[in-house]
Amino acid sequence: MFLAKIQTKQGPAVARIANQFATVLDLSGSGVQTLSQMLSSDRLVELARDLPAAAPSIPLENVQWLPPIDDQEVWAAGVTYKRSQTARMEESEAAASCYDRVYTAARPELFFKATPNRCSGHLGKLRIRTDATWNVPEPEFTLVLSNQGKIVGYTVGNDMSSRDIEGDNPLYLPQAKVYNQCCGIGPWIALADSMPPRDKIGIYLKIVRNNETVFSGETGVAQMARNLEDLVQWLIRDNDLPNGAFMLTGTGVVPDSSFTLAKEDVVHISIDGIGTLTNTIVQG
Ligand code: DO4
Ligand code: MG
Repeated sequence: MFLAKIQTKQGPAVARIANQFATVLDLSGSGVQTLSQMLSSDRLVELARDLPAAAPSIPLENVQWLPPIDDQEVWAAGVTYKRSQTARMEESEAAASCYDRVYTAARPELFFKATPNRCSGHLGKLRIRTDATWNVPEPEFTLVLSNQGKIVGYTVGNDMSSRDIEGDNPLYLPQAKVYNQCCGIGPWIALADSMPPRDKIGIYLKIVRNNETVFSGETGVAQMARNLEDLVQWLIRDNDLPNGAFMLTGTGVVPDSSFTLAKEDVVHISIDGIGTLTNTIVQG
């Protein structure tokens, strides 16, 4: 089962993907106004399946996608894959030992990534900061958490990062990570019933420039050095999530140091069991 947030003439609406991804059903006629209303249900999969759709279905190609988020905070974990640890150690001599230690420490690196207004959905724009010269997308398996910290769904996340700013000084991390249009999420939320076993979930990144692929890479959730439930336990320690949260779980794909994103690049991130999130890059 897959839940989306879409723009309709009447405003944002919650929708269910139907007919093997051919159409989308607007659920607002069933009294469901927000995703948060559904995500806090104890019987989410049944609720999503049984809700009748009053409005006619919309062909997938006509849908205007919104990021599938209401008022949740967006958090992220870092240095959860070996590739991220080595890339960060190359990027910053000064902080190399921090990245080295955090990879194996009991306490993970967790940081605040975005508010909903900084997030873009499928086919929306993502931004390179005007003061950054070395930028990458980070393809991340993303957890959707209820207000009790329960994992209730999964989506695709793009943790846009300014590597020159982060590499200059680790204290600049919030500026390298948090700015307008810094976070992609979508295209929709996959509920647990649709997901393959975790060790079979591949994560794929493709960057297209002038119709040519300039980077492609892949990893899998099985390569992650952390356990997902453990990451969530650290996040909710002394930290209430009254509206639930999204949690990006770190990148295992980092292009070589010579690569930087350019404006008009098109970034495709696919995750098995969920789908593909596509965004065009803007700057300025
Ligand atoms: O500390 C740097 C950020 C790490 C990160 O975003 C990642 O590993 O995905
Ligand atoms: Mg990241």
